[in-house]
Amino acid sequence: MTAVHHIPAQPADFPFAPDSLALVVIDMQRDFLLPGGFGESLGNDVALLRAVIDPLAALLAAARAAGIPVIHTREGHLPDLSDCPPAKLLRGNPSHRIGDAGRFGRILIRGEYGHDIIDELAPAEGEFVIDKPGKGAFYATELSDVLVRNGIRHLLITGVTTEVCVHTTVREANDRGYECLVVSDCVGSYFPEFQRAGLAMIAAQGGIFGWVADSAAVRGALESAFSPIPAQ
Ligand code: TIU
Repeated sequence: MTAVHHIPAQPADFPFAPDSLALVVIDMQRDFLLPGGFGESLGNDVALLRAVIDPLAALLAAARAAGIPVIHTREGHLPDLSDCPPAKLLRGNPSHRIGDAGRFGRILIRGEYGHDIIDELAPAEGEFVIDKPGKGAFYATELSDVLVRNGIRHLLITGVTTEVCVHTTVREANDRGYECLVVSDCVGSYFPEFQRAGLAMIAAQGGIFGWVADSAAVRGALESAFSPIPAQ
């Protein structure tokens, strides 16, 4: 039987088996993180999300060194928008709507430059990239199959934004029986108050749908669980 390891976390230590752990990186796309993309078209200051990049790059490197599976997601739609519900397309008053021409190609459209992941966190060969039309990573995607096929039960969740795609994905995962630890400095929001409240909601009520820890705690646990970390 695989030994159980722990990450110091809120509201309590996060138990995991090394062979069932994966790192999930949600929607670290140019459309959300660069000026001129979808995030800014919604009226947001994208600079607030960029604080996530350095700690997440370090965690990604640690996950790769430990050899745990890495799963990236990208929010976006088919060029004909047939997978974009009218409610999502027409809601609000953005300067550019999904599918409009933007600085990095058509906004939030698969295959466009802006839809892809930022250079700093580009997926490595063999890592999973899940394209999702919704906010949650399970809805209308192959994520469940990837997790089952690879025996993954424990998820380290990172990416953007904390209160939208991260929360939706954690709630979806929790309902399906996955144990989720959200890495506090590797998730970001355009709204500091949502960042605080979003993280607090996860760990409140005894960890109502997950655990929260910072990346230093996670990296420390990876180093001891996977020691000696194989040379790259
Ligand atoms: N607008 C916002 O906060 N988020 C999104 O639209 N998508 C994700 O969170 N990825």
